[in-house]
Amino acid sequence: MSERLSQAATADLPAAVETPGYDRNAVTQGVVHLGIGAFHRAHQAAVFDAALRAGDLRWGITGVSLRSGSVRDQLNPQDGLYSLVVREGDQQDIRIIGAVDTVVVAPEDPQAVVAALASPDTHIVTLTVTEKGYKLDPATGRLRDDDADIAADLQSLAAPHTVPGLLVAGLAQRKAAGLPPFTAISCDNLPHNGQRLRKAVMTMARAHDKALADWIEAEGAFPQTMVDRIVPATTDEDIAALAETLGVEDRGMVKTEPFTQWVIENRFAGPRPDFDALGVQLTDAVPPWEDAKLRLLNGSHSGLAYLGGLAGIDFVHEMVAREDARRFVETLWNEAEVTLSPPPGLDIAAYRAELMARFANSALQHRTRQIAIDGSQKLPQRLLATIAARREEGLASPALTLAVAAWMRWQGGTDDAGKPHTVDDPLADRTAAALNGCDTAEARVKALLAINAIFPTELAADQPFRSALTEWLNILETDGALVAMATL
Ligand code: CS2
Repeated sequence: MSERLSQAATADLPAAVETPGYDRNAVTQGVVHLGIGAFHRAHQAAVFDAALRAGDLRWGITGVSLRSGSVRDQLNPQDGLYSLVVREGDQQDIRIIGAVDTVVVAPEDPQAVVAALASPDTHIVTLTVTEKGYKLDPATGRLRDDDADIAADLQSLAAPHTVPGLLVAGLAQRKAAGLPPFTAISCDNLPHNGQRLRKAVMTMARAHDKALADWIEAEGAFPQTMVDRIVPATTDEDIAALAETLGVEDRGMVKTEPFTQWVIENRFAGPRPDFDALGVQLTDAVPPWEDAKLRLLNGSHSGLAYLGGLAGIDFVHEMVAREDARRFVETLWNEAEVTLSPPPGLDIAAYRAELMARFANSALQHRTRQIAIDGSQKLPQRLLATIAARREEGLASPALTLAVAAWMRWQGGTDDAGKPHTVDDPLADRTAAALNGCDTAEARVKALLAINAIFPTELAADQPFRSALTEWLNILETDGALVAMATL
């Protein structure tokens, strides 16, 4: 086995590789991050690392994994270090990120997470726990008390199982110690992500201690955010290729694109880094940014994922290299664009052109399969809200509806060539049960639209929408995704 990346190994790295220039021993952990996957390591962690490089040593990160120990096993043996590999065309830029101090696995040691949250050094808690991690019903936004872990945390916070449970346990200890609350920053692709997080936390806090809930309400801060950076899953080939360059093996590496954007609502409960100087936008109004990103980038991403997945096309850049898929994306953007109120400073035409160029970045190798994961949690904000907004104006949405129909066909578990795939989604059992026994496209559309955790009732009952979905699903089932895109 080859030697791993570590603090000691940084001295021998090639000169072109940028290493942390600060004294890592002098750093304090001002940040706890819940859900330390690849996205966090390529996005917020790079910002906190830049703060450390700029000399503000308060922003080290305690990383928390909410499920498995795999990231702990990648990073802890490497002294928390990993490479941020930024790729575009033939260009590759490598920077070693030193911001992560250690990774804790919540199910193994929930008390260590609560202790980190309650530490006087902690000022900010960031979260990338995916849409489903908030344990909120996607259609109603209510805390899912049908969830066994939520039910357990509503009973007792002695060893919290959930994100709201961990946060409330940490906040309770802070209050008892006379410390201010931390600022909790949701960095997931959910509209009003701050409000959702706040709702999950307040529901949990109220169930335990009214005075605690009042204190969080008065003193806490849950700013909204918009986060953007495309971060494909790292592969074994990526790790092997990087080992050739570095001379040591880095199992925690992440690969990404040059583009990065973080917009945060200017609402903090305590200290924060000098975000302005770090390229982070602070604003009073995040929703216009959120909507533009969710409806343009993520909406077309999901459409490309299901249509590409059905057509057997593996990568996003391969999809947008095709005339038919580009036209699908442009049509979907035309439909989405009219529902937006772009924030001052966002030129939609330029944004669209830049997005297409980002999708075309072949060095990223971004799999359509990766984006297809968890569609039930993504459809409402990426596609359905846009369709509903257009419907209110009396407008049909052919491209958006095709994307939803492609998701429906994807739930069937076979692609256009008859090849089976796993439907990786928390509601996979429900969609499978709904489809069971339906023998026409019309019946399948009806059965899936009845899942009100995904489809708002009013939209699901809309006859023109139902007919358009059925028409698209028929074309997809009979002729496949490529013909459907050509028909658009
Ligand atoms: C993607 C996002 O996997 C997905 O669902 O649409 O992760 C996307 O790459 C990011 O939101 C880009 O900021």
